[in-house]
Amino acid sequence: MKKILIVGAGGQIGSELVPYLRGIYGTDNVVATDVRECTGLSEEGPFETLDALDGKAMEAIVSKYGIDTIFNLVALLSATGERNPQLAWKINMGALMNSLEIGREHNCAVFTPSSIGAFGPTSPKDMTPQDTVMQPTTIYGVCKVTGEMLSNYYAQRYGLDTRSVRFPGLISNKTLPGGGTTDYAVEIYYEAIRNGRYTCAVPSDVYMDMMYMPDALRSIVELMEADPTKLKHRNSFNVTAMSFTPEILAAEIRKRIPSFEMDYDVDPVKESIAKSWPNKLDDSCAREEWGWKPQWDISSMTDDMLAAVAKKLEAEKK
Ligand code: AKB
Repeated sequence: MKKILIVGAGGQIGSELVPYLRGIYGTDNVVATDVRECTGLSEEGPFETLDALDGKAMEAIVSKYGIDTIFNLVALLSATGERNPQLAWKINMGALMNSLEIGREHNCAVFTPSSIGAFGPTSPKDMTPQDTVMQPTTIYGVCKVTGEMLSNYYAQRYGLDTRSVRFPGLISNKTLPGGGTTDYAVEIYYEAIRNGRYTCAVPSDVYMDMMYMPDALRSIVELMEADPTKLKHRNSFNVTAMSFTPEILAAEIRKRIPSFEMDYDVDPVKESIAKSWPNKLDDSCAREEWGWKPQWDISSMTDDMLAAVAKKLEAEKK
């Protein structure tokens, strides 16, 4: 990776991946793009406004900067996708298809995150294997499975260097996620500090895989830097760091804020999505093929999240 293009840089992953990659590969070598102007990212390094569905515009940016690696982060998430499945398909698959086609024409490696959402109710729930039944019941999941297969097809048919991980719910303290089923695991920290209470939209006892953003960023770079001869899989690797229910996360917060209270106003769409996803992934292939190992667990993450969110909310008051 020498000249990197990030498509959809203004979202939850991109807003942290851009500075992380700029720190490793040099500011001028990481071009951030988003459909909206992103003040922070554009002040710190190269930035272009780009609608990922506009293939000509994407290609012009790839040529202008001599890009050799594309990170396609554009996606409507699971809960938003269910409100407008046609739009989710158009955006999620359109951005991927443009990235793959331009990657093929310009010989770029392409990274696109997949998700635990690629699995469905017929997949094994516990220690969900790397290679197993994948019959998602959300449009988000349908896009993710199709995207995995399409990316593998481009690797096999055109020799394109496509790689991907199946991310769990990502927890971060910089940019809020939007429209995901796992969003509760971020919102809970903000509300714990703001109001000492949180109303959760996901049932108390549903397990889902989660990961703290520093691990997620490291996983992306480690996979993209991995020796290709060691990779038996490409799209997409199971990765996880922890698995918990809303009640377990609330209990973890209560260890630090004993008065914290949580009640439930379950959203039926999120409930049905959450229940259709795995309880816990088996990420042994990622561990074996490229050395994946998480560094954050629920306890260290909760310490860090509470400190970082408290600092951020304090700064916002000034
Ligand atoms: C979502 O909840 O939709 C995402 C995901 C797990 O892919 N955070």
